[in-house]
Amino acid sequence: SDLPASGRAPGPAVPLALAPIRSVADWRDAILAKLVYALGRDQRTASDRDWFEALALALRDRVVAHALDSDDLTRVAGHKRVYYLSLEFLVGRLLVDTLTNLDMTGLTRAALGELGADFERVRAAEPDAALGNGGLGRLAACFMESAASLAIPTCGYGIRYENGLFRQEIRNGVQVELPEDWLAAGNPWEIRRPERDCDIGFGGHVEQVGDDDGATRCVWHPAELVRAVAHDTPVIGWRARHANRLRLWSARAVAPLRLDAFNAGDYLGAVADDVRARSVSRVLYPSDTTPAGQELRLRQEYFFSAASLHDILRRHLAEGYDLSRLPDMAAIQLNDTHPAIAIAEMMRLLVDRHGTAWNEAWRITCGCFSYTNHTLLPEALETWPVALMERLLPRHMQIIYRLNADHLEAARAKGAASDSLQASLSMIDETQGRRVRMGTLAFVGSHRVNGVSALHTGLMRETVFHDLHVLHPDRITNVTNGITFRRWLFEANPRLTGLLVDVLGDAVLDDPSVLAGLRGLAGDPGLRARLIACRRANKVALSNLVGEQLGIGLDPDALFDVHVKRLHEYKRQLLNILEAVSLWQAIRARPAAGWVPRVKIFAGKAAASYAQARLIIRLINDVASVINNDPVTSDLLKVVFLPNFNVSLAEIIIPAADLSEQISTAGMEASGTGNMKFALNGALTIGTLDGANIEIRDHVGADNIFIFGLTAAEVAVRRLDGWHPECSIVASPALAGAIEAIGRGTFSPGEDTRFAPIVDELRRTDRFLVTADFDSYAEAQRRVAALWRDRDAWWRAAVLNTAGMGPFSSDRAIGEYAEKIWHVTGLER
Ligand code: CBF
Repeated sequence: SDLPASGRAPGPAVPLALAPIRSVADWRDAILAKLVYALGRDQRTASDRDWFEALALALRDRVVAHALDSDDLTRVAGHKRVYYLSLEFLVGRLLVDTLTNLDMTGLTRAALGELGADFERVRAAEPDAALGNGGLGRLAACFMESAASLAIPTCGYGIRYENGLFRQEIRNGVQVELPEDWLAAGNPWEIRRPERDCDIGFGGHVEQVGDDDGATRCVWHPAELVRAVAHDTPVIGWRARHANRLRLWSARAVAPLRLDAFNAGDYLGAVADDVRARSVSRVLYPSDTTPAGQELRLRQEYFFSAASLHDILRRHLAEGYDLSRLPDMAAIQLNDTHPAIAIAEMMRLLVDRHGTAWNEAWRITCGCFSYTNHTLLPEALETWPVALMERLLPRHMQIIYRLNADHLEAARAKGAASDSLQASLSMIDETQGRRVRMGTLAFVGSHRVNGVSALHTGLMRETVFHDLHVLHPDRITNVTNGITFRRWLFEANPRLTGLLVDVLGDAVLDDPSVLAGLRGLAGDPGLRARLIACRRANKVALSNLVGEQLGIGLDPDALFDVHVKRLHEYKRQLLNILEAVSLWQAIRARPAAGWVPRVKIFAGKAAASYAQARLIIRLINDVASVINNDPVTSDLLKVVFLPNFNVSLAEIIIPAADLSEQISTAGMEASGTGNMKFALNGALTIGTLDGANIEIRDHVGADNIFIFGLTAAEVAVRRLDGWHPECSIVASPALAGAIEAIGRGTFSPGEDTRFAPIVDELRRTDRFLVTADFDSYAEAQRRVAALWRDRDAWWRAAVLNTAGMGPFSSDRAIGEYAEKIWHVTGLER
């Protein structure tokens, strides 16, 4: 991309075109060549990991060729690019994604077979790239795939964490966190790009060098530099239409070894700078419970934002454009507030480094940036202490003060002059010490701000961003999230995909709206029988995994009731396990009452410092060990907690689910994307009217989803009125019985108080309205059981779920971003 913009350089972008793969033998030889010549391994002794690496390298050659070509076309066409800045990319494995999009899965199975390797084992040898926590990071990964599939020139920018999200083990019911060393054996997908490295400053002082346009031009002299080291992973789109790249930065010292210290015998001191610098890209979400942890988080955010902007401006200038044209050529999306500091950095680069006048710099900045908000939870709306910012990023703090003054002045001119309005609009929160509100900075510096579901976007306008919205009524827009069907249907559920292709034709692979054609077939007995067979096979596969990992035998004909996602109180895994306890008690009381056999499956990680969420994991595991060993109920109810939930595990669990639990306190789940993955695969949802559940209901039909509980508006009223959980508990014998059992140590023999923090929270404050929704949830679960007994009706509803999910493709979501926010189209070939 550093070639002159004036035209294509002589010759093709990929001068040494790879020999086309025409046969299994060609492909077998290409893989074998990598095994021998790139890895130096012997075919006779190669391990599954060796074969994975050889295959990935052979595939990477093909993807890189596409990426170079796509980049060249973009440059020559003078096409606008999208830059997606995200602290998280929850990629998972890339092998099957790449094979699917290149249409090489069958060929590869056969080629590996000829080489004496087993495709499934080779596939399992790839570690998950767990560079994210949950929905936000997985959304970023889906968006990268969809942008490539729609041929929208896009570069994702993030951090190459050495240790991604921790590996979870459950020991005696307790979550134990271990480092996830996904890079231990190297990463064959990535390509090191030393020519793109750059140095990022921290601390130091600011020198004033001139005055322009009322804005002081300055030189920042950082006290410390950290080198940002570039690694590219090519991302290929569906049917290999286009390839983009994900550029991840790792950190190291500019001078990694002090030889004088080393030679003096101070081996630790000699590498101390490097250790400190590397801590920036060492772990995803270092705990921010200490000041050091908070500082590290801010360092991470600035580090990757600054390196990415440096790269964006470099490319723009190298292609021969003037900086004034940046908004025509670059759309920069802030995935949540984590990269919001990029707005101040852009101003610094334009004003201090490139001499752009302040107002023009602001026009350019607002023209480029847009911001997605992913949550309204107050603890997730980042603020940084002013003192920390002044110490770590002194020039940025000056810029923020100036931007804030301009912003408050403009607000005053529009009538928002009262002290309370000015305080609420300010980028500086003065209520708990002085802190910089990153959400406000992101809002003010962006031309568009979007929420991720219709409900969430409405709540943004009404609550957290209300005053900013009044000031800029056209800025907030909605783009409901989506998921890539390539991974979450074609790859995760090949059985269902094969069936859909048989019934709807190949078009369903390219156009998600074709799924709607299933509606007319919802009552078809032939289709139903085939769907039941698919689901059963998926359930057998999951049961085998549960058997291997936990030694628990599951009945694949039982109803698989699945709750998998991050552990958070608002997601209300507690509501589910309380209902499981109460169901167990009811079965014990009347074992012959014709119960529907049910397996409750949980998985998810709790943040290491989140004590209550960790305790909920313990409760689920302790309840499981009692219930699973009860001979009275064991054929009717099982509870399973699968450790170490990640993308690959989700790909096995989701296609095996009959029921999808989406039961957050209404108003608290911005969108959810797990809800979409389950419904697409034909699971029925039990859920609150929260996030995208509402839109899912509208598309699959209210009769085909089990809605319960308070609405967001009702939750808000309860909270305003003062909320007394004791009343709900007294009114519900089932709930009271379940809480009682937990409180008296039924699931923690010899330690009655183990779950006291949970019981106390439920009885005293119940911030997430678990008790308020319990009866309604239990009643919805009875509706679930009733429908399950009516097999025809259940499978009709399942078909209608898959049929209604076309609009939840991330291709649709990316199309909306492209049109409404980025003003960019796909590249024509
Ligand atoms: O928008 C993607 C997802 O982001 C979250 O996971 C987040 O981290 N804020 C939200 O909690 C989800 O509701 C949302 O789907």
